[in-house]
Amino acid sequence: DSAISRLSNIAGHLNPQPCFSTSHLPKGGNRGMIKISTEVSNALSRGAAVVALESTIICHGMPYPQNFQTAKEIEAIVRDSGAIPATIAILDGIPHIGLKIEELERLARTGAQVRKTARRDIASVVASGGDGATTVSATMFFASMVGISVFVTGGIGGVHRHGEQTMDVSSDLTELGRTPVAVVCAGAKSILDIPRTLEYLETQGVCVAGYKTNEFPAFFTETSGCKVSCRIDSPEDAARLIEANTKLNLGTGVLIAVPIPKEYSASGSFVESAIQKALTEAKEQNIKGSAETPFLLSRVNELTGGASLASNIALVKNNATTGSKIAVCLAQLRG
Ligand code: PSU
Ligand code: MN
Repeated sequence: DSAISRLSNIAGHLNPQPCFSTSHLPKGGNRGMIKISTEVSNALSRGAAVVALESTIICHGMPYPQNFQTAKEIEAIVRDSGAIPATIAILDGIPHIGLKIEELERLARTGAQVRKTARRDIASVVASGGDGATTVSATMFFASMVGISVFVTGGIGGVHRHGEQTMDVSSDLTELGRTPVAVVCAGAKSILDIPRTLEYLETQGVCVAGYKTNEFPAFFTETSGCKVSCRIDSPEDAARLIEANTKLNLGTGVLIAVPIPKEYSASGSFVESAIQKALTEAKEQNIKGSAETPFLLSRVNELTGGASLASNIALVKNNATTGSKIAVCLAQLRG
Protein backbone atom coordinates (compact mmCIF):
# COMPACT_ATOMS: atom_id res chain seq x y z
CA ASP A 1 0.00 0.00 0.00
CA SER A 2 1.77 3.12 -1.22
CA ALA A 3 -0.27 5.28 1.15
CA ILE A 4 1.40 3.54 4.05
CA SER A 5 4.88 4.89 4.43
CA ARG A 6 7.59 3.49 6.58
CA LEU A 7 8.32 5.84 9.42
CA SER A 8 11.88 6.22 8.25
CA ASN A 9 10.57 7.71 5.00
CA ILE A 10 8.29 10.28 6.56
CA ALA A 11 11.00 12.87 6.90
CA GLY A 12 11.24 12.98 3.11
CA HIS A 13 7.63 14.20 2.85
CA LEU A 14 8.07 16.96 5.33
CA ASN A 15 9.34 20.46 5.26
CA PRO A 16 12.14 20.20 7.77
CA GLN A 17 11.00 22.17 10.79
CA PRO A 18 13.21 22.87 13.76
CA CYS A 19 10.80 20.96 16.00
CA PHE A 20 10.64 17.86 13.84
CA SER A 21 13.04 15.15 14.73
CA THR A 22 12.91 11.38 14.63
CA SER A 23 15.99 11.14 16.80
CA HIS A 24 13.93 9.83 19.72
CA LEU A 25 12.92 6.80 17.65
CA PRO A 26 15.02 3.65 17.59
CA LYS A 27 17.68 3.75 14.91
CA GLY A 28 17.64 1.32 12.02
CA GLY A 29 15.41 -1.66 11.39
CA ASN A 30 11.67 -1.43 11.22
CA ARG A 31 10.57 1.75 12.91
CA GLY A 32 6.94 0.69 12.58
CA MET A 33 4.26 1.83 10.21
CA ILE A 34 2.22 4.97 10.18
CA LYS A 35 -0.28 6.31 7.69
CA ILE A 36 -0.44 10.01 6.94
CA SER A 37 -3.34 11.06 4.70
CA THR A 38 -2.29 12.58 1.39
CA GLU A 39 -3.92 15.87 2.31
CA VAL A 40 -2.05 16.15 5.62
CA SER A 41 1.21 14.95 4.10
CA ASN A 42 0.96 17.58 1.32
CA ALA A 43 0.10 20.33 3.79
CA LEU A 44 3.10 19.42 5.95
CA SER A 45 5.48 19.43 3.01
CA ARG A 46 4.18 22.87 1.94
CA GLY A 47 4.60 24.19 5.48
CA ALA A 48 0.86 24.94 5.52
CA ALA A 49 -1.16 25.17 8.74
CA VAL A 50 -2.19 21.78 10.14
CA VAL A 51 -4.22 21.18 13.30
CA ALA A 52 -4.08 17.83 15.11
CA LEU A 53 -7.29 16.52 16.71
CA GLU A 54 -7.65 13.66 19.20
CA SER A 55 -9.99 10.67 19.05
CA THR A 56 -10.63 9.81 22.72
CA ILE A 57 -12.98 12.79 22.79
CA ILE A 58 -14.94 11.05 19.98
CA CYS A 59 -15.01 7.53 21.45
CA HIS A 60 -15.05 8.21 25.19
CA GLY A 61 -15.93 11.89 25.60
CA MET A 62 -19.30 12.13 23.85
CA PRO A 63 -22.20 9.81 22.94
CA TYR A 64 -23.13 8.78 19.39
CA PRO A 65 -24.35 10.47 17.20
CA GLN A 66 -23.29 13.82 18.69
CA ASN A 67 -19.67 12.63 18.66
CA PHE A 68 -19.73 11.99 14.89
CA GLN A 69 -21.56 15.24 14.16
CA THR A 70 -19.13 17.22 16.32
CA ALA A 71 -16.04 15.53 14.83
CA LYS A 72 -17.22 16.49 11.32
CA GLU A 73 -18.10 20.04 12.35
CA ILE A 74 -14.73 20.54 14.03
CA GLU A 75 -12.91 19.44 10.88
CA ALA A 76 -15.08 21.87 8.87
CA ILE A 77 -14.26 24.74 11.26
CA VAL A 78 -10.54 24.02 10.92
CA ARG A 79 -10.83 24.08 7.11
CA ASP A 80 -12.91 27.28 7.12
CA SER A 81 -10.19 28.90 9.21
CA GLY A 82 -7.55 28.05 6.59
CA ALA A 83 -5.90 25.01 8.18
CA ILE A 84 -5.92 21.26 7.45
CA PRO A 85 -7.42 18.99 10.14
CA ALA A 86 -5.47 15.87 11.14
CA THR A 87 -7.56 13.64 13.38
CA ILE A 88 -5.29 11.02 14.94
CA ALA A 89 -6.25 7.44 15.89
CA ILE A 90 -4.92 3.91 15.61
CA LEU A 91 -6.88 1.76 13.13
CA ASP A 92 -6.13 -1.95 12.76
CA GLY A 93 -2.85 -1.40 14.55
CA ILE A 94 -1.71 1.43 12.27
CA PRO A 95 -1.41 4.96 13.62
CA HIS A 96 -3.37 7.22 11.25
CA ILE A 97 -2.72 10.95 10.88
CA GLY A 98 -5.78 12.39 9.10
CA LEU A 99 -8.92 10.25 8.86
CA LYS A 100 -11.46 9.64 6.11
CA ILE A 101 -15.09 10.31 6.96
CA GLU A 102 -15.84 6.55 7.05
CA GLU A 103 -13.01 6.11 9.54
CA LEU A 104 -14.37 8.90 11.73
CA GLU A 105 -17.81 7.29 11.59
CA ARG A 106 -16.43 3.87 12.50
CA LEU A 107 -14.76 5.33 15.59
CA ALA A 108 -17.84 7.35 16.56
CA ARG A 109 -20.19 4.37 16.21
CA THR A 110 -17.92 1.96 18.05
CA GLY A 111 -17.51 4.53 20.83
CA ALA A 112 -16.26 3.26 24.17
CA GLN A 113 -15.52 -0.19 22.69
CA VAL A 114 -12.49 1.41 21.06
CA ARG A 115 -9.53 1.15 23.40
CA LYS A 116 -8.68 4.41 25.14
CA THR A 117 -5.05 4.86 24.17
CA ALA A 118 -2.69 6.98 26.24
CA ARG A 119 1.09 6.96 25.69
CA ARG A 120 1.53 3.76 27.71
CA ASP A 121 -1.01 1.90 25.51
CA ILE A 122 0.36 2.80 22.06
CA ALA A 123 2.76 -0.11 21.64
CA SER A 124 0.23 -2.67 22.82
CA VAL A 125 -2.57 -1.41 20.53
CA VAL A 126 -0.19 -1.40 17.55
CA ALA A 127 1.19 -4.86 18.41
CA SER A 128 -2.29 -6.35 18.74
CA GLY A 129 -3.48 -4.83 15.46
CA GLY A 130 -6.47 -3.23 17.16
CA ASP A 131 -8.15 0.16 17.14
CA GLY A 132 -7.13 2.87 19.57
CA ALA A 133 -8.67 6.24 20.42
CA THR A 134 -5.76 8.50 21.27
CA THR A 135 -5.85 10.71 24.36
CA VAL A 136 -4.05 14.03 24.61
CA SER A 137 -0.76 12.30 25.49
CA ALA A 138 -0.85 9.81 22.59
CA THR A 139 -2.11 12.44 20.14
CA MET A 140 0.73 14.80 21.11
CA PHE A 141 3.21 11.98 20.62
CA PHE A 142 2.05 11.30 17.03
CA ALA A 143 1.58 14.99 16.18
CA SER A 144 5.15 15.70 17.22
CA MET A 145 6.44 12.66 15.34
CA VAL A 146 5.11 13.98 12.02
CA GLY A 147 5.84 17.68 12.67
CA ILE A 148 2.42 19.07 13.60
CA SER A 149 2.85 21.93 16.08
CA VAL A 150 -0.75 22.78 17.04
CA PHE A 151 -3.32 20.42 18.55
CA VAL A 152 -6.89 21.34 19.47
CA THR A 153 -8.96 19.53 22.07
CA GLY A 154 -11.63 20.16 24.71
CA GLY A 155 -10.01 19.57 28.06
CA ILE A 156 -6.78 17.96 29.23
CA GLY A 157 -6.39 15.31 31.88
CA GLY A 158 -4.77 16.34 35.15
CA VAL A 159 -4.10 15.46 38.73
CA HIS A 160 -7.20 13.70 40.00
CA ARG A 161 -8.79 14.74 43.25
CA HIS A 162 -6.98 12.84 46.02
CA GLY A 163 -4.20 12.31 43.47
CA GLU A 164 -1.72 12.97 46.28
CA GLN A 165 -2.84 9.57 47.69
CA THR A 166 -3.78 7.58 44.55
CA MET A 167 -0.99 9.04 42.35
CA ASP A 168 -3.57 9.24 39.56
CA VAL A 169 -1.91 11.92 37.47
CA SER A 170 -2.80 11.96 33.78
CA SER A 171 0.04 11.20 31.40
CA ASP A 172 -1.18 14.29 29.50
CA LEU A 173 0.83 16.32 32.01
CA THR A 174 4.11 14.44 31.61
CA GLU A 175 3.62 14.45 27.83
CA LEU A 176 3.30 18.24 27.94
CA GLY A 177 6.62 18.19 29.78
CA ARG A 178 8.42 16.17 27.10
CA THR A 179 6.77 16.81 23.72
CA PRO A 180 6.92 20.14 21.87
CA VAL A 181 3.32 20.54 20.71
CA ALA A 182 0.99 23.44 21.56
CA VAL A 183 -2.26 22.14 23.02
CA VAL A 184 -5.27 24.43 22.73
CA CYS A 185 -7.91 23.54 25.33
CA ALA A 186 -10.56 25.03 27.62
CA GLY A 187 -8.57 24.20 30.73
CA ALA A 188 -9.22 21.19 32.93
CA LYS A 189 -12.51 20.03 34.36
CA SER A 190 -13.19 20.47 38.02
CA ILE A 191 -13.57 16.66 38.23
CA LEU A 192 -9.81 17.19 38.68
CA ASP A 193 -7.70 18.95 41.27
CA ILE A 194 -6.94 22.09 39.28
CA PRO A 195 -4.43 23.73 41.69
CA ARG A 196 -2.35 20.53 41.82
CA THR A 197 -2.67 20.10 38.04
CA LEU A 198 -1.09 23.54 37.58
CA GLU A 199 1.61 22.80 40.18
CA TYR A 200 2.48 19.63 38.29
CA LEU A 201 2.66 21.48 34.97
CA GLU A 202 5.02 23.99 36.57
CA THR A 203 7.22 21.13 37.78
CA GLN A 204 7.22 19.74 34.25
CA GLY A 205 8.32 23.14 32.93
CA VAL A 206 5.19 23.71 30.86
CA CYS A 207 4.19 27.24 29.89
CA VAL A 208 0.46 27.65 30.61
CA ALA A 209 -0.87 30.60 28.64
CA GLY A 210 -4.29 32.15 29.20
CA TYR A 211 -5.94 33.28 25.99
CA LYS A 212 -7.34 36.75 26.74
CA THR A 213 -7.42 35.83 30.42
CA ASN A 214 -5.20 35.79 33.50
CA GLU A 215 -7.04 32.82 34.98
CA PHE A 216 -6.86 29.16 34.10
CA PRO A 217 -10.35 28.19 32.90
CA ALA A 218 -12.19 25.16 34.34
CA PHE A 219 -13.71 23.80 31.12
CA PHE A 220 -17.44 24.44 31.83
CA THR A 221 -16.66 27.70 33.55
CA GLU A 222 -14.38 30.59 32.60
CA THR A 223 -12.60 30.70 35.91
CA SER A 224 -10.98 28.31 38.38
CA GLY A 225 -9.55 30.71 40.91
CA CYS A 226 -6.04 29.78 39.66
CA LYS A 227 -3.71 32.06 37.71
CA VAL A 228 -1.96 31.12 34.46
CA SER A 229 1.78 31.64 34.07
CA CYS A 230 1.41 34.01 31.12
CA ARG A 231 -1.26 35.76 29.13
CA ILE A 232 -1.65 36.08 25.36
CA ASP A 233 -4.26 38.19 23.60
CA SER A 234 -4.21 37.17 19.95
CA PRO A 235 -3.34 34.30 17.59
CA GLU A 236 -0.19 36.28 16.70
CA ASP A 237 0.85 36.35 20.38
CA ALA A 238 0.27 32.60 20.57
CA ALA A 239 2.30 31.95 17.41
CA ARG A 240 5.22 34.03 18.75
CA LEU A 241 5.09 32.09 22.02
CA ILE A 242 5.12 28.71 20.24
CA GLU A 243 7.93 29.82 17.94
CA ALA A 244 10.03 31.02 20.89
CA ASN A 245 9.47 27.66 22.62
CA THR A 246 10.53 25.89 19.41
CA LYS A 247 13.59 28.02 18.65
CA LEU A 248 14.85 27.69 22.21
CA ASN A 249 14.52 23.93 21.87
CA LEU A 250 12.87 23.77 25.28
CA GLY A 251 11.39 20.43 24.31
CA THR A 252 8.22 21.05 26.30
CA GLY A 253 4.70 21.56 25.10
CA VAL A 254 2.78 24.81 25.50
CA LEU A 255 -0.70 24.77 26.98
CA ILE A 256 -3.01 27.44 25.58
CA ALA A 257 -6.12 27.77 27.70
CA VAL A 258 -9.13 29.35 26.01
CA PRO A 259 -12.14 30.05 28.27
CA ILE A 260 -15.53 28.69 27.21
CA PRO A 261 -17.59 31.39 25.42
CA LYS A 262 -19.69 33.37 27.94
CA GLU A 263 -23.05 32.36 26.49
CA TYR A 264 -22.26 28.66 27.11
CA SER A 265 -20.54 28.78 30.46
CA ALA A 266 -22.72 26.74 32.75
CA SER A 267 -23.40 28.16 36.14
CA GLY A 268 -20.58 26.88 38.31
CA SER A 269 -22.66 25.51 41.18
CA PHE A 270 -24.94 23.52 38.86
CA VAL A 271 -22.06 21.61 37.28
CA GLU A 272 -20.21 21.43 40.58
CA SER A 273 -23.04 19.57 42.33
CA ALA A 274 -23.23 17.07 39.45
CA ILE A 275 -19.46 16.57 39.70
CA GLN A 276 -19.66 15.92 43.44
CA LYS A 277 -22.39 13.33 42.88
CA ALA A 278 -20.44 11.63 40.05
CA LEU A 279 -17.29 11.54 42.20
CA THR A 280 -19.20 9.89 45.04
CA GLU A 281 -20.64 7.29 42.64
CA ALA A 282 -17.21 6.55 41.16
CA LYS A 283 -15.92 5.93 44.65
CA GLU A 284 -18.89 3.70 45.59
CA GLN A 285 -18.53 1.68 42.39
CA ASN A 286 -14.76 1.50 42.78
CA ILE A 287 -14.10 3.05 39.36
CA LYS A 288 -10.44 3.95 39.09
CA GLY A 289 -7.56 4.51 36.70
CA SER A 290 -8.22 5.15 33.04
CA ALA A 291 -11.92 4.28 33.47
CA GLU A 292 -12.47 7.19 35.85
CA THR A 293 -12.39 10.11 33.41
CA PRO A 294 -14.85 8.54 30.89
CA PHE A 295 -17.17 7.54 33.77
CA LEU A 296 -17.19 11.02 35.28
CA LEU A 297 -17.68 12.71 31.91
CA SER A 298 -20.73 10.62 31.01
CA ARG A 299 -22.26 10.82 34.52
CA VAL A 300 -21.89 14.60 34.68
CA ASN A 301 -23.53 14.77 31.27
CA GLU A 302 -26.46 12.61 32.42
CA LEU A 303 -26.84 14.47 35.70
CA THR A 304 -26.92 17.87 34.02
CA GLY A 305 -29.51 16.67 31.52
CA GLY A 306 -27.28 17.14 28.49
CA ALA A 307 -26.51 20.78 29.32
CA SER A 308 -22.88 19.88 29.86
CA LEU A 309 -22.73 18.11 26.47
CA ALA A 310 -23.99 21.25 24.71
CA SER A 311 -21.36 23.33 26.53
CA ASN A 312 -18.72 20.73 25.74
CA ILE A 313 -19.50 20.86 22.00
CA ALA A 314 -19.56 24.68 22.01
CA LEU A 315 -16.19 25.00 23.69
CA VAL A 316 -14.47 22.48 21.41
CA LYS A 317 -15.75 24.45 18.39
CA ASN A 318 -14.48 27.67 19.93
CA ASN A 319 -11.08 26.05 20.55
CA ALA A 320 -11.01 24.84 16.93
CA THR A 321 -11.57 28.38 15.66
CA THR A 322 -8.87 29.85 17.91
CA GLY A 323 -6.42 26.97 17.44
CA SER A 324 -6.72 27.12 13.65
CA LYS A 325 -6.04 30.86 13.63
CA ILE A 326 -2.96 30.17 15.76
CA ALA A 327 -1.79 27.45 13.34
CA VAL A 328 -2.25 29.82 10.38
CA CYS A 329 -0.27 32.59 12.13
CA LEU A 330 2.47 30.11 13.03
CA ALA A 331 2.74 28.91 9.42
CA GLN A 332 3.06 32.55 8.29
CA LEU A 333 5.66 33.28 10.95
CA ARG A 334 7.71 30.28 9.83
CA GLY A 335 7.23 31.42 6.21
N1 PSU B 1 -11.23 15.66 29.65
C1 PSU B 1 -12.32 16.05 28.99
N2 PSU B 1 -12.71 15.35 27.88
C2 PSU B 1 -12.00 14.28 27.43
C3 PSU B 1 -10.82 13.90 28.14
C4 PSU B 1 -10.46 14.62 29.23
O1 PSU B 1 -12.96 17.01 29.38
O2 PSU B 1 -12.40 13.67 26.44
C5 PSU B 1 -10.00 12.76 27.64
C6 PSU B 1 -8.80 13.30 26.84
O3 PSU B 1 -8.52 12.41 25.76
C7 PSU B 1 -7.67 13.23 27.85
C8 PSU B 1 -8.04 11.99 28.62
O4 PSU B 1 -6.39 13.14 27.27
O5 PSU B 1 -9.45 12.03 28.73
C9 PSU B 1 -7.38 11.94 29.98
O6 PSU B 1 -7.65 10.69 30.56
P1 PSU B 1 -6.91 10.27 31.93
O7 PSU B 1 -7.51 11.16 33.00
O8 PSU B 1 -7.26 8.83 32.12
O9 PSU B 1 -5.47 10.52 31.72
MN1 MN C 1 -5.22 8.28 35.26
